[in-house]
Amino acid sequence: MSEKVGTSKAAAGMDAVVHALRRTFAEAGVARGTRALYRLNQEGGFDCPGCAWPEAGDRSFAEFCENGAKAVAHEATTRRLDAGFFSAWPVSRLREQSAHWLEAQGRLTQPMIRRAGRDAYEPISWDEALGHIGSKLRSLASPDEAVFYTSGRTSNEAAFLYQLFVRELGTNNLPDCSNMCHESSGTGLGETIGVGKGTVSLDDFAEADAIFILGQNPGTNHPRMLITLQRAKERGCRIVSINPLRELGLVRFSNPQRPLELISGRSTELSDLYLQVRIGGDVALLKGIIKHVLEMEEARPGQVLDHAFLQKHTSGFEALREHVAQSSWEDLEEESGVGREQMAEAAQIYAGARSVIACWAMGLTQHKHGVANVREVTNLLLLRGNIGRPGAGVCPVRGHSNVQGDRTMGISERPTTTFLDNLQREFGFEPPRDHGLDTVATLQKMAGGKVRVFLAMGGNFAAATPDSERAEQGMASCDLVVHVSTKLNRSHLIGSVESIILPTLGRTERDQQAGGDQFVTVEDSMSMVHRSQGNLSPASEHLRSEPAIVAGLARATLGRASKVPWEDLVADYDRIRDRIERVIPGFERFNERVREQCGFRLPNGARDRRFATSDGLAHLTINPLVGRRLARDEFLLMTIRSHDQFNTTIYGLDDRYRGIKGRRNVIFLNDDDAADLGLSAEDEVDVSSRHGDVVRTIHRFRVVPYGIPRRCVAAYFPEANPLVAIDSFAEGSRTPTYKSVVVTIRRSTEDGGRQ
Ligand SMILES: Nc1nc2c(c(=O)[nH]1)N[C@H]1C(S)=C(S)[C@@H](COP(=O)(O)OP(=O)(O)OC[C@H]3O[C@@H](n4cnc5c(=O)[nH]c(N)nc54)[C@H](O)[C@@H]3O)O[C@H]1N2
Ligand SMILES: Nc1nc2c(c(=O)[nH]1)N[C@H]1C(S)=C(S)[C@@H](COP(=O)(O)OP(=O)(O)OC[C@H]3O[C@@H](n4cnc5c(=O)[nH]c(N)nc54)[C@H](O)[C@@H]3O)O[C@H]1N2
Ligand SMILES: [Mo]
Repeated sequence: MSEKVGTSKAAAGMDAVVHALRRTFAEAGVARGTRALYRLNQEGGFDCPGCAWPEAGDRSFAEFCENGAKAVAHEATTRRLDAGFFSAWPVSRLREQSAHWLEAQGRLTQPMIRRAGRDAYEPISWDEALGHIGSKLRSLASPDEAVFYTSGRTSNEAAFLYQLFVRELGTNNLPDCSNMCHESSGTGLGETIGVGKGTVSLDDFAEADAIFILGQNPGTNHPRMLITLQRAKERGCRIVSINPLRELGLVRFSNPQRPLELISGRSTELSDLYLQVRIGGDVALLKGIIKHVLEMEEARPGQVLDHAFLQKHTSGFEALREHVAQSSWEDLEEESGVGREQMAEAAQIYAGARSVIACWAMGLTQHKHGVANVREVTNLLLLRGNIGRPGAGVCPVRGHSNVQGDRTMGISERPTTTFLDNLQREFGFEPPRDHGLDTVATLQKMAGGKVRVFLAMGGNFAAATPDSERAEQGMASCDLVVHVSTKLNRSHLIGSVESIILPTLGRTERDQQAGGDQFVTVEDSMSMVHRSQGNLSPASEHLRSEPAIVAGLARATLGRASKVPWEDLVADYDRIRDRIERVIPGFERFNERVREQCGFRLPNGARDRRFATSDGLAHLTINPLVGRRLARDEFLLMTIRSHDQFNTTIYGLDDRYRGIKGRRNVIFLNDDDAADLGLSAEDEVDVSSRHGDVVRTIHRFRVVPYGIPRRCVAAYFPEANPLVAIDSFAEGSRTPTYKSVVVTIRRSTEDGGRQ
């Protein structure tokens, strides 16, 4: 395979600093931009909206990365969308614009309504907008005809109030972006170790002897993680990367926070071993590593496995040993695309390390067998007691900056009985007990025309979900669509449906309520809860905070009969936190502890080897091989992020580390596969997938011959979303299979392939 990783020799470095500052100053101006970056991730400042990687205790003066700076600049922009913009741009014309163009127009500044059947948004007052939504919600035959989506930037305070409103209204229809993201991690870990979150803290990275990184591209999506990895590496920790692509950020890193490194261009080699697994081949690969470890134990009985731990804390070891012994090397090699010698190298590193951490992201979760992937990682770690002691553990690296916190606050279509009981005790209403709709179920119900009102707390539902065409048709079948948003996106422009935009404050902005300046709290990937307080003047005087918008919606919908003192809670967010403390375990002395430096850590039983499973043991599990067979003309497609986007928000058209410039409709194809198809760089192809009886095609994607395993291809999210079928999702977690879509490829014809 050709070694092609773009023009940069190492991730980050001077290039990243230049890109970050250039982008920030261009969007926000020097004064506003500097003011924003100066407070980013600092004590008393605001939490980076870029990702959920934690901040170190010993923070540097610039505790941010290139992509965090882009996220901040994007929000702190000086561009504004006012009523004049919307009268000049009818919805039908906005629909013709790209995602990049839409978001680049700037911040939303006042509530807008597009009345049913009309082609343009017009201004509406807050009172009128909230009143209209309230009366629509009250008129439903059942609250279950409404759906309340959450993206993952929403603060703990806003999320808690939001689920409270929705449950007092009477439904658990609370799908969220987590359904599309780490749901497989939550499910897999919940089954095996009794807690659906990671078990490590940042301190553990300072003690690990080996770190396995699977299905994650931290150089782009969690750049501050590279600093943690560099420190570990410099202590002699070994790093194993498992990914179909050789991602530059996993290969070499130049630390932008070290001036000498910047000037000299020096960099650290990160991965000791890089296994270019086939897409979907992780269960086979991990099983191969486990098979080696078990053979090592047979050769040196009692010296490789942690027998005391296995005996005392786990079940399922004998069954796993038998199952692995029966798996043939041929099958494991064939499915993973990795040779058994390389698996042996990984096994040596694993067994030679006292403490091992495994990190992963979407490359493991967004497959039909996403839950099995996570369970197999847990198997590997459990064999040597690598859970529940310093320097070791599982680390699903979360995406959105507060996606984990939103779940802790009760944003879930399947709340636990204890949570609902606590809510009932605290607020005195009877919350609904039936499970609600997750993201896929929402899409399915919408497709049947059965969702009347769709309300989104952030996000871009129509673009982020599978099968864009069907998703948009589904949204168009609602009577009313409401978005609480900072920027304009595709989901605001659906069909001719009545649509309201409620513009909100972002993380970077000052939040003033009746009781004075407020801060909010968030939870990072490692269960640390801490403060976030913006310092910029709001993009417009008409913006409201998310907690204030929820309170307004609740009052307008539930009226005086509501058991919740909405206005009182929003006047001073300490009062919301007092309520959270009384409902959710782990938040004792919330207001006091969150004011301490760095905040506090939520309890995690598995970290202390208390496994909250049915029998109190951690479970080793049997995960069969996937056994997928591709027909001769089929390929397996993964949809991934470029270096210049945040999910559906497109900052620019380059993907610097992969050598792509100025375009996003590209398809990465193995060099030999390209040659077999008679295709070379610059050729254009149409890519198709089958959804039951329907074939969906994306047109005119440029071929990029690349170092990717054979029969594996990659394209960008969200351009390739039309190819993902709504009914194709992970077993157990119902996460869409964004990273394993069977496709066929053919050269585009002169008329663009649209016969
Ligand atoms: N700048 C920036 N930061 C972000 C985001 C962003 O869009 N931009 N998004 C945020 C969000 S919501 C999330 S969830 C995270 C996402 O962070 P990531 O999960 O790192 O993002 P993806 O681009 O989806 O890439 C997943 C990686 O998985 C690999 N992969 C795909 N299939 C397989 C497989 O079968 N096996 C293995 N081993 N690897 C595979 C791909 O090659 C790619 O390197 O990032 C968060 N941070
Ligand atoms: N093909 C494919 N599809 C995927 C994925 C994939 O890897 N491949 N990944 C999936 C994953 S992991 C995720 S998490 C989802 C993401 O799905 P979403 O979270 O729904 O999408 P985003 O693109 O993050 O949402 C962007 C919008 O959020 C709004 N916004 C930004 N900041 C704020 C804020 O502070 N408050 C409010 N109220 N609104 C704000 C802006 O209006 C912006 O347009 O996409 C999923 N879809
Ligand atoms: Mo995500």
